[in-house]
Formats: sequence, structure tokens, C-alpha cells
Amino acid sequence: MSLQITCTTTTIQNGEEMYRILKPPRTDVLVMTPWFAPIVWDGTFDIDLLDYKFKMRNVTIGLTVFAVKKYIIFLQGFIESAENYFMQGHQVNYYVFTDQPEAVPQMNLKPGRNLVLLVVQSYPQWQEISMHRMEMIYLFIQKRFKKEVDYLVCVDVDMTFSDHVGVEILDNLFGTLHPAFYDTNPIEYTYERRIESEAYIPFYEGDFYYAGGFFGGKLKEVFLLTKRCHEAIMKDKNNEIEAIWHDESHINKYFLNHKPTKILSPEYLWDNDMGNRNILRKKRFLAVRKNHKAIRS
Ligand code: UD2
Repeated sequence: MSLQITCTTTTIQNGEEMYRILKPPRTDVLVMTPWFAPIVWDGTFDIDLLDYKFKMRNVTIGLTVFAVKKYIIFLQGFIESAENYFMQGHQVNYYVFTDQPEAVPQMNLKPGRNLVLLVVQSYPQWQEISMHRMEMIYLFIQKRFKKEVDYLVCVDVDMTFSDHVGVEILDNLFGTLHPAFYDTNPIEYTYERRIESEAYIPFYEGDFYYAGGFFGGKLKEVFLLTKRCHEAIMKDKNNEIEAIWHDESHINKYFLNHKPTKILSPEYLWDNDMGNRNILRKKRFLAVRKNHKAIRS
């Protein structure tokens, strides 16, 4: 692969583009947190440069997804969309956790991409299924993933990739801004506010409200996050309390104390029921409309 990625330095030195450093690509949105973690928006990164950098390292990316009980119906559309948009040109392992492996359809994958079926138990309540993802992810990191992939990306299944999602998202530990709260006064964040829960965050604390459905990073960091969240969920269970938004509440607590090193903008998790926004130049990962009651029953 030839190295055609030197434009940043040359353009800064030549002609009128020399003032480029004084012209940030985005001024309409926050692109850096106060702890110097980039917030990824369209226009803030050069994908050719990043692809080159990650290809040089020959990275493999694991994508975990759970399709338990009726959520199996989302799997095919999810994987097909990932084949079109997720980590194009890189090595990808799809880790599909399901209680019904026989119901997973045959899918043709591009070269360098594998699908691994992992059987998990089901739980009566949808909230338990959602929360037990933490346990399964940390156990399988130890057992398998750490030998097979460099980064892990953990997402919901009732979603489809609808535009490029590539190596720009990768870092030690990343979270995603929840589409319902990125422009909300922090006082309105739906953190767990009961002090009895391990997920408790007092008013006037917390940076952002992160979505439960898209996080990841290097294996060690995802291991620490998922293990800690699982332990907190179990502690709550012993104390007969369940955090308001389940695993999402615990992720928010974790990110308060362990700041993500990169944050994905709502381009990476959007719901078309929320309409359009001028700041959203791309909608890369979209919620599939679902009848909550029917699908969870
Ligand atoms: C939000 C979060 C989700 C989780 C949840 C906790 C987003 C986009 N989603 O989604 O990650 O934190 O809140 O309240 O930020 N699942 C099954 N079978 C089931 C039930 C759930 O496989 O019967 C899995 C499936 O992968 C699903 C995920 O658990 O996508 C989360 O469940 P959900 O999508 O119904 O939760 P939701 O939409 O409230």
C-alpha cells in the first residue's frame, strides 16, 4: 500500500491552506472533552490515514452482539448491514451470542470476516438478558476473545449499520453519546439517582449520558468495564435493587470514574424516530423500529 497520507503537513506548509490549522473542520459541535478525549464526528478524521495506520498493525476487530429469544429476527439484517459498512477492509470476527443457534441463517461473509456462534442461556425478563451481556462478554474475553482479536466492539442487535463505521472509533476505551441526551441539560440525564444502587450518580456529577448499545475498546479495558458492571449488577441484585436503565446505568457510572479515551457522536447511534438534526451529517448506525411489548414478551 502506498503512503498517500502526507497531505496534512504539506497543505499546512503550502499556499493559502497554510492557515488550515486556524480553521477547525467542525465548529458547530464539541470535538474534544475536557480530559482531551476526541469526540468523533464526520469531518474530524481522515479515514485513509487511519486505515493505513491500523492496517500496518494488522488488527482484528471483534463485534459482539446478542440475539436471544425473539431478538433473533434482527440478526440477519444486522450482519448484512455490518458486511456493507462495518470495518471495511479490516479483519472482523462477529461473535453472536444466542440461545437458538439452529435459527441463525447461513450468511455469506466477505474474505477476512468470520462468524462465531456462542450459546448462552435465556432469562425470563428482557432486562436480565440485557444485563447478563456484561457477564458473558467478560467471561468470553478471558476464555477466547483475547486470543483472537485486538479490539472489541459491543452493540445492540436491533440496529443496522447505514453508513461507514470504521477504525476511527477504535481506542483504549470508547463510549457513545446517547441520541436522546447529547443536547440536554445534565440535570436531566437519566442516571441512577438512588444512593442504594451501585450505579448511583449524584446530581451535578457526570460528564455525558452514554448509550448502553455501543461501547468498546482494547480487550483489557472492555474486560475491566464489563466485569465491573457485572459485579455492580449482581451487588444490586443482592440488595434487591435494579438500576433505572439496567446495564446502561452501570456503564454510565463506570465512565464517570474511568473516562473513555474516545467518544462517538450520535452519528454512531441514532433513531430515525427522533428526526433529523443539522449537526448530523451522517447517520451511521440506526435503531430498527420495534414493538417493544411484542418483541420482549
Ligand atoms: C437500551 C440500550 C441497551 C441497554 C438497554 C438497557 C441502546 C441503543 N440500547 O436499549 O444497550 O443498555 O437500554 O435498558 O443504547 N436482547 C436480546 N433478547 C431479549 C432482550 C434483549 O437478545 O429478549 C439483547 C439484544 O441484543 C438487544 C439488547 O439486549 O439489542 C438490549 O435490549 P433492547 O434493545 O430491547 O434495549 P433498549 O432498546 O431499551
